[in-house]
Amino acid sequence: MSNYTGSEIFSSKTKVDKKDGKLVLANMIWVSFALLIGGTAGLLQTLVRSGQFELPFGIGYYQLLTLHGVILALVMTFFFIMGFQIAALSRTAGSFSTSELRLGWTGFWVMTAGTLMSAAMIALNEASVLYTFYAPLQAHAVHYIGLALVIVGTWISVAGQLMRYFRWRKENKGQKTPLLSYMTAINNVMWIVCTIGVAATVLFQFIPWSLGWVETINISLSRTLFWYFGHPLVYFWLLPAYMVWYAVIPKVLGTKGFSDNLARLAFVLFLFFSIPVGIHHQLVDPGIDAFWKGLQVVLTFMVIVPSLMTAFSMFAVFETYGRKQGARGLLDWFKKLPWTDARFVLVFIGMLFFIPGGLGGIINASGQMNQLVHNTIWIVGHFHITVGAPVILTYFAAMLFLLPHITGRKIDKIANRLGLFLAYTWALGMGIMSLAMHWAGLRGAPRRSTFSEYGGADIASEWITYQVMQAVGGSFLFIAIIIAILLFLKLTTGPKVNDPEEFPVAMFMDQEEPVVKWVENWRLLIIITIFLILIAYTVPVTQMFTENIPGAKGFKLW
Ligand code: HAS
Repeated sequence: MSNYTGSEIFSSKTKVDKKDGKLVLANMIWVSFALLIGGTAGLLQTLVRSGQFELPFGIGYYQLLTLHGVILALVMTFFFIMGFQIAALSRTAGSFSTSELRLGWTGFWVMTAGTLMSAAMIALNEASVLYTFYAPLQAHAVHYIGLALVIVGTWISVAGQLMRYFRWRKENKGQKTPLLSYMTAINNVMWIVCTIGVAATVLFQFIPWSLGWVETINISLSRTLFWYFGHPLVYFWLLPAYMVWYAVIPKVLGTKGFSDNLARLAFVLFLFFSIPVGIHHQLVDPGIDAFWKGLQVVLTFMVIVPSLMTAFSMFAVFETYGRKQGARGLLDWFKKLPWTDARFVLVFIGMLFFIPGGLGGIINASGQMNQLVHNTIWIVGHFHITVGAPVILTYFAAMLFLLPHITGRKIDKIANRLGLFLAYTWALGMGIMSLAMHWAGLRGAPRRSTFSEYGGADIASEWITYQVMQAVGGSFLFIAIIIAILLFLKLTTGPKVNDPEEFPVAMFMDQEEPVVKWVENWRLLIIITIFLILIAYTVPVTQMFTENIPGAKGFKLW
């Protein structure tokens, strides 16, 4: 069992352990499969939504939309995150022990069982409740049990990862933990704290209700528990991408990261502020006092800070690199960036998307402005240029080096070119589609409804241009998905080499500086996290039980 401590962490020769690599590969196979199924469902739902196409077996819009959302937003991302984090830990802390690895595999199989159960219910049209599964939409109990198993599977895998991280700390007392390992620990702790909300609503509300044990459900409470989990979920997707931005991309460029300490601080701020903000998804919900909505809006503005810190760090890295290459004037460094390296281009295009994506988020969070965009297709545009661009493009970039790294291959010219095509086709498709969504949303086009539902041919004709743009963008995205699948096949088949692709890990400009001590004081971090959650949620949740909200008076879960 190797354990990395010093400069070998940054050596291009240090590898993900072979046994750990198999587990990583199993997770990544799920990612590719989910991308294909979820992407196909995405294309089909656009066609069915337009009302111009009918599918056999009565396959409907909500069924496809649920499949698209669950498979891409939950299944694909979760398998990627588990696989990538295991690889990051194995690469920077050292190989997993037998028991840690066993937890990883158990988690993988539990997630697989849960996914198959939920997918079967969606295929049977017994669970067309979308990925947010809001009550009073009701699915078959097996769907909820399946989703619960997916979450439980991540907990088991995360337990193995946290054991690996804490073992490193025990074996290297007083030393700075490898940055990537530290980042996985932050993401995992955030995950455990936030999934308690969704587990509670599924176990105590949705499952009894869907089994017919109780007749009603406390909708306000179920939505609040969902969003207590639903907003940190978006950072659970984002943080692995940030891990690549901070700790991998500088090495790809051949330079140093900006600041190890700043990166750790940004991740701590995500732990603190990503959970007590879920009510910003419920700004127009009845039954939550305006004061508490306002407080969570303020906290939402706090969670923007670590992303601004990340933008600053990345600009610093790019500019420093460009100047080292001889760039002079204000923006000359831009031209010096490695525009032929797909690992960089995929990530950089993702970053560009995140500029309007982040701005859109700030608009969504801005109190009254939310009323203009809420429940319009603007929101769908927003999440396609956040999770659907910066996050997924960075996942692709990570798979580009990770797959050949763990299977003993190299990124050859063809693979690199496929990666570049993937980046450009994705950018084109997502650019057109999300622009149309934002635009139509501002003109009031609702989300989650078919043309016939929102007013028939007359009203629909107002949005027909946007609908066509969405279909065109969606078609480019589908082509990009095919390219991605070809790329993954290319990266995992073909001749092996003696000197496989490296998993790049960067040093930082402040590498020799001591780490700020309190960022690894887990007791303190968890106390502050829980304190903020209690401030943000105690009163609004209590009010849901005690105030005169229809269907929620008294201590009623149902
Ligand atoms: Fe969001 C709704 C607010 C970020 C995902 N969001 C959603 C939903 C999803 C989602 C899935 O306040 C819909 C859920 C549903 O189905 O109903 N969001 C925010 C805010 C942020 C934010 C304030 N969202 C994300 C991220 C997501 C994501 C990240 C996925 C990964 N969002 C909301 C709100 C709603 C919402 C409301 C509810 C709306 C409603 O009414 O329903 C912030 O975290 C954003 C901060 C980001 C920035 C950008 C920093 C830029 C960077 C790139 C730098 C570029 C470089 C390269 C360095 C401030 C880091 C440049 C180089 C050059 C040369 C130019």
